[in-house]
Amino acid sequence: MFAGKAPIRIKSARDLEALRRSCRLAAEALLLAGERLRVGMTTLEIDELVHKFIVAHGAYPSPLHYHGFPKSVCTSINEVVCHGIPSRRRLRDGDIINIDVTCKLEGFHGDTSATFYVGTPSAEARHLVEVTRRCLEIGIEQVRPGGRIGDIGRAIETYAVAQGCSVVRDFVGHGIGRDFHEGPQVPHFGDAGRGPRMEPGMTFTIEPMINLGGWELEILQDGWTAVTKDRRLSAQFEHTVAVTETGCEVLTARPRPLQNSEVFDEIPSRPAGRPVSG
Ligand code: EYL
Ligand code: CO
Repeated sequence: MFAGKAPIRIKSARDLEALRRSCRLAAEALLLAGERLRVGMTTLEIDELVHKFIVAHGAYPSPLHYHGFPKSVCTSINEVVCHGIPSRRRLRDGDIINIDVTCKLEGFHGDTSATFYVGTPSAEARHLVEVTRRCLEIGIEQVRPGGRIGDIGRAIETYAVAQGCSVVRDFVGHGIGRDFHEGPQVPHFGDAGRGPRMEPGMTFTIEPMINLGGWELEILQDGWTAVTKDRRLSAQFEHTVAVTETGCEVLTARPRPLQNSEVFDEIPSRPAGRPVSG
């Protein structure tokens, strides 16, 4: 969002090195949040944990005061699509929660998010979250020099719809670098072969928001929180990526699996500890 006429800035090798460090820190903060997630904790506690981690590493939490946003991370539970504000709301068994972390380190922003299971998920929550995780992987598979930005959204939308889900249209991925939001806009739906051509040094987020019901949204009275109009579940995963000479580098790739998301307890249908990338 807010990337309408923003320029697409091609990054130098030196820019990419700084961006890699910022993205690595964002990835580490997300890993920490996943490890600490517990039934009964508040989303304010998640905000405080991530805020302190980012500041302790010499970085700044990008969402804080961005367009007036009041907290350092977005915490979006169940029917909340994105931009949920950390509050005294306690996590309950069966909730799903997206935690969206962006930090600014050495002048560059790194942005990543994941949806986590709080306790034991319902079958439909598991379906949605695993489809959404796969949507991000499928989008990343389309990133290569010479391809078009529209190839990413086409691939995501085709898979999501085949799985009985819908793709949010009001929020899109975005270029990222010295600014939180640069060009290009990266829709998670649309037509292959359309949009800007991908070239080495372009950096952007892919962050599909996928719904179990319809794609339509409402913004709550607080002016920030986006929820599904039908109040059915929504999930999201996000990585920051760079187009390379040969394909794609996932700048926010994680050095170990995400607890309570990629690996979690009480799931008989998947072998314990089997890592799922994305
Ligand atoms: C601030 C600004 C309306 C974030 C992201 C926090 C929220 C609602 C206006 C994108 C845009 C996080 O993390 C993000 N994307 O992956 N605005 C954001 N805000 C905000
Ligand atoms: Co984000």
